[in-house]
Amino acid sequence: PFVQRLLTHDTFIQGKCWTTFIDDTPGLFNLVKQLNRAQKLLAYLGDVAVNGPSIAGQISEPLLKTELLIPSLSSKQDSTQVVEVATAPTTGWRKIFLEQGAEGFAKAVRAYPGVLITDTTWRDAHQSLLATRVRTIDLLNIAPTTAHALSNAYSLEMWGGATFDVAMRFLYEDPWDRLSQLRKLVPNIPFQMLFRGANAVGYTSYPDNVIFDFCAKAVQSGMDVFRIFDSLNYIDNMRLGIQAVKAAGGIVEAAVCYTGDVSDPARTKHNLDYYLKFVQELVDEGIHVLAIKDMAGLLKPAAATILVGAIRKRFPDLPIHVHTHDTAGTGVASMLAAAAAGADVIDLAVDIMSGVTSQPSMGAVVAALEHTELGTGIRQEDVVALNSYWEQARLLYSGFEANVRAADSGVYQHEMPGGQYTNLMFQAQQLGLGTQWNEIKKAYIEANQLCGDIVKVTPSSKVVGDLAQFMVSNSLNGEGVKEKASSLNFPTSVVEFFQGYLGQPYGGFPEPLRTAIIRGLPRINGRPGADMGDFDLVGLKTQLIKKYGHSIRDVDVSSAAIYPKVFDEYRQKLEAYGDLSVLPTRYFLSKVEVGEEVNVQIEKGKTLIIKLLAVGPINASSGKRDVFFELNGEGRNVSVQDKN
Ligand code: 3PY
Ligand code: ZN
Repeated sequence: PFVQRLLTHDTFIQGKCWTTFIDDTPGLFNLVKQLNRAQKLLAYLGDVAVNGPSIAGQISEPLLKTELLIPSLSSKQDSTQVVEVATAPTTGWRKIFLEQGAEGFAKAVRAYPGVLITDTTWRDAHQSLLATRVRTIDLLNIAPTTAHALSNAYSLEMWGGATFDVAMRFLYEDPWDRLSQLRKLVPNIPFQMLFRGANAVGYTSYPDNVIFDFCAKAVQSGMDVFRIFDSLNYIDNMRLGIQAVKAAGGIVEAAVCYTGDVSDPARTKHNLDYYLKFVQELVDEGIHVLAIKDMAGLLKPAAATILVGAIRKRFPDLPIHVHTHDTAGTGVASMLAAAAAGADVIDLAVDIMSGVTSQPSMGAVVAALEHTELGTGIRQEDVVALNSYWEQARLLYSGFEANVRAADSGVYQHEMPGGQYTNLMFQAQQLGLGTQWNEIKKAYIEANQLCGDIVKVTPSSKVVGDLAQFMVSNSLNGEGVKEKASSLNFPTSVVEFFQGYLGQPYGGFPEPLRTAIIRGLPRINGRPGADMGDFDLVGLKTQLIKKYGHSIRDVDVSSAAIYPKVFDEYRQKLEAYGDLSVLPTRYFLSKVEVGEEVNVQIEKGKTLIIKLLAVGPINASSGKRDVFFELNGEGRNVSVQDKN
C-alpha cells in the first residue's frame, strides 16, 4: 500500500522536505495520482451500483455482455497472411495533404481515376442512428484496424456536428482527447469534421475570434478536412468559416446544403440555377473542395445526375464530395449516380451503421463499383471485417436506438435531416402517443412553409422542429399560426430566427408573419456575428484556472467559450469521477454485478482490477450506502448517496 511505501521510504524517514521528495521521487507521485484516479473510478462504479446509470436507455443483459472482438484483416499481398495492425498502415491521402498542402491535395483528389470514399461511421452514422452516443474507447479499439482497412479513404468523418456537445454532456468525455488519441492511431487517413460555420460546433453564432481560435486548435489537434456549412446557405456566415479554416491551415471543404428537388421543374425556389450561383460564390472564396450536403436525403438519383453533372461541367477542376442520408432508401442509387456524374468523393457508412437516417452502405457501394473504372480502392472484404466489429457495437449501444426500422419516402415532403428525424421520432415515442409522430411530420411541412421554405439543417432545422412541436402541442395548423401570430408565445429559437440571429434566408423573411412574431424586438440585417466584439479568451482562461486549477489547457478554453454550461458540468463530473473514457462501455452504461471483476486500463501498461464485493444497507440518517470493492486485491469502499 502507498502509505506503507511512503513511510518506509528512506528519504522520507530521513525527514527530507516533502516537496523535493515528491519531485525527486516521481514514481511515488504517480502512485498517488493513480490511487486518486482509482478512487474516483470507484466513486462512479459505486454510484451506478446504487443509483443506476444516469444516461443510458434500457439495455438488456445479454446485449450488454456483447464483446467487441477486433476482426482480423488479410494481407493485400498474400491473402493467407493476417495483417499485423500494430504495424504502420499504408500511407494514404493524409501524406499528400501534409506534403503538398490543401491545394495539392485537392488536385490529387481531382486527378484520382476512381471515386474515393469518406467513412462517416465515427460521426454522422452514430449521430443519426444512436443519438451520437458511441464512446471514444470503442473508436480507439477499432482505429488501428480501420487505418489498415480504409487506407485509401479520402477521410474518416469523426468529429464535429453533435459529437462535440454530446461527448461532454452525456459521455463525460473530452472531445479534444478523442481527436488527439485517434490521430495517434490513424496517421494515414485524413480526419474530417462537420463545422457549422459561424455556429462552430454549437447552435448559435459566436464571435469571430472564437471561430478562428477553434479552427486553429482543431488543426493543431489533428484535424485535416473541415466540411463547413451554414444552415441557411448564407454566404456571409460561410465566408467566416472558410477564412478561419484557411488561416488554420486546414482543407476547406465548403458545403452547399441541398434542399428541394432539382429534378422537379415545379420546385422553383432551390433550383439548379440557385445552386450553381451559390457554388460560384463559394469558389470565389478560394475553397479547396466542394461538398454537396444532402442532410435529409432528398438528392434522388436523377437529381444527383443533374446537380453533380452541372457543377462538374461548370467547374471542371473543383473536387466534388457528395453527402446524403438514406432515409427514403435511394442512398446507394444516388451515390452511384453522383459518382457516374463526376463526383470525386462519396460518403458511406460501414454496413450495419448505414441505411435509413444514416449514410448509404459502404459494402454495397464498394462492391457495386469494384471492377469498374470508378473503383474505390477499398476491398469489400475489409468492409465486412469492420462490419463485424460494428455489429457488436450497435448491439451494445442498442439502448440509444431510435428504432427507425425502415425507409420513409415521406422525407421528400417533410425534408427532415437524418439526425433530427431520429431525435424527433424518439421524443414522440417517449411521449407515448402513437399518432404524435405523424402529426409532427405533417406540422413540420407547414412549419417550413411558415419560415419561408428554408434550408433545414442544424440549427435552422431546430427552428422548424420547435415550431412544428409548438403547433402540435397547441393544436394549431399553418393558417392558425398566421392568424394568431401576434398573440402567440413562440419558442425562443423561432423568435430568434425571425429576428435574423441565424443569418438571412434566401428569399428573405415572410411578412407579415415576421413582424407579428418578433413584434418590437430588434432585427439583425446581415451577418449576426458581425457586430459581436472579440471574446476575451485570455480572461476566460484565467477564470477557468481559478476554478479548476492548472490542469486547464487552451483547448478547454475553446470548449468553455462555445459551451460554458456544458463544460462546467463536464468538469464537475471529471472532478468527481476522473476520466471515465477509459471505462469499458458496458460498465459506463450499466452496473457491475456483485462478485463481478472488471479490468480497466487507465493508461498503457496500467490496469486496475476491480471487483464489486457488496452494496451495504442504507444509513437512515445520511441516506448513504457503503459500496465495497476489491481494487487490485485490496479492500476499498466508497460512500454513495442513495437517490432512489
Ligand atoms: C449537424 O450539424 O450535426 C449535422 O449533422 C447537420 O447535418
Ligand atoms: Zn449528414
